[in-house]
Amino acid sequence: MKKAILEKLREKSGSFVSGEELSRTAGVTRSAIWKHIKQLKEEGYDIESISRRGYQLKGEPDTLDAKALEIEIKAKKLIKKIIHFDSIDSTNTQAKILAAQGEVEGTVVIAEEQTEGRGRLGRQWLSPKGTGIWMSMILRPEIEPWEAAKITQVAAAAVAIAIRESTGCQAGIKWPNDIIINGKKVCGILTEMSGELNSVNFVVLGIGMNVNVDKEEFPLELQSIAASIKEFAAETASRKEIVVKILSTFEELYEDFVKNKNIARSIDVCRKYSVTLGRQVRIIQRGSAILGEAMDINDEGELIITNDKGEIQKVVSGEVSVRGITDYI
Ligand code: BT5
Repeated sequence: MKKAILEKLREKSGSFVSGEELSRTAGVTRSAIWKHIKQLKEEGYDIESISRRGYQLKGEPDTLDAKALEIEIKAKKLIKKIIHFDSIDSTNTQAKILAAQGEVEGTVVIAEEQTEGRGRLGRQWLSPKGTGIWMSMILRPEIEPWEAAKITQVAAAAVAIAIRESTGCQAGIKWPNDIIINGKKVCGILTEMSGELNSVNFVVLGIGMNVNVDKEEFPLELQSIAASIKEFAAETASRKEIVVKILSTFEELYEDFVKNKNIARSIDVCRKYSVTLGRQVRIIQRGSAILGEAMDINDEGELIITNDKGEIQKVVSGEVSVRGITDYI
């Protein structure tokens, strides 16, 4: 019922819809309409009511519900279905379960909050309610299993572009999977794969982004490294707008990668917005650390460093953490 009213208001956005018309559409009395409108306002819809003219929808809350997203998303070649949860353990875990049950490529799982959000190597990912983008996409690329890490680079490029275009923030990429603004991590990417030795069954691409998370929400140990888009954007950032932009940019770059076998566009973006290249870095891998200078990202998405012995070395993204010599970047 509420949905029918909302759809009518959306259809006539920019003008008033009379109570009579709404009651005809929804098949209920005008006083019932009034009650539903009141509820919608409580949910965050900005609806103006003027007697004798009716109701006008002036603004919608920044929810990520599947219906609202499906209407906005233009990346329809790739994005087939949106599944929205109010609360879930982890969208990556859920997407993996669905993928194993045969869910199609282009299925996106998105949640208002995650109770067990995950980073790489079993780390935790803070995902408070309603203030971030916590989403995962099922992909079934025809690539070699060792190439799956490249999808992280494609996603990093798409996310950096999307943040820049929808918020004006100067998003940078900390190789391999962090998106940084002003030296702080606003987004992390987690790519997981299921496959055989020489074939990919599916890939789940997880993106976690702090959009409107309050500073105080970050636990003490994260306060110096994490931040939200809202701290840097001139205007209130809309989660919906950012999601739509990420998905459309990702579709383009991903198609280029899997169909045209061309990852150069994504890697160029990763190089251009890199906050890692040209810096002294510490590569931490299985307990040991290598020091060196980050020189380049090659077309395989690997980081090329000159280590402290002066040798050129390739670093594969999988299980490494990259840190600055004294701090996070
Ligand atoms: C990542 O791991 O950066 C990947 C994060 C991926 C999260 C998404 S959300 C949707 C999907 N579903 C999931 O369950 N996960 C994905 P890593 O590079 O390992 O970084 C993890 C580290 O980032 C933690 O150890 C913390 O130090 C820090 N961290 C945790 N929560 C954070 C947050 N909200 N913002 C910034 N940093 C955070």
